[in-house]
Amino acid sequence: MSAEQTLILVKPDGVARGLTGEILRRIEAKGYRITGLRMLTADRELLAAHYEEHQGKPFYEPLVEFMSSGPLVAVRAEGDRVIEGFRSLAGTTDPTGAAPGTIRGDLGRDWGLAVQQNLVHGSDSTLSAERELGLWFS
Ligand code: IDP
Repeated sequence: MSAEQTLILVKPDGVARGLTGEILRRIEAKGYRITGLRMLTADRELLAAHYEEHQGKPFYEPLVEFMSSGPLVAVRAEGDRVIEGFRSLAGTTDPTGAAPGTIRGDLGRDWGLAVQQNLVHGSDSTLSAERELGLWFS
């Protein structure tokens, strides 16, 4: 059986703050393999497809605005249970409440748009991972 794959994004705040290397280091240090890497500035069309489940929510428009505001890094990572494992590494959505030791808990901001600018995205299920990898690594 081939290993599980997930889509990880280092969001524009992570790239702007110079944390790309630190985030990739944590992914590799956990034992996951990086099998795809792209730096790009995402357009609204790609983000609309990526965040399809959030369309219509109050945070959707500002989120798309933020995610298209500068370069981000898309990562395809592989490993046993990497989907769940990376979500553990990332920590909870709101960095203020994220556990120390996690990416959001250690590096996430506690000011301003903290919940929106929370450094990383990780697919939340095998179905989402397959769909999202198709969007970012087609
Ligand atoms: P997740 O990234 O932890 O899986 P989701 O609920 O899927 O969180 O939300 C997707 C992204 O939307 C979050 O990572 C965050 O950037 C943004 N977001 C979620 N909830 C809020 C909110 O209440 N205010 C602002 N942004 C939010």
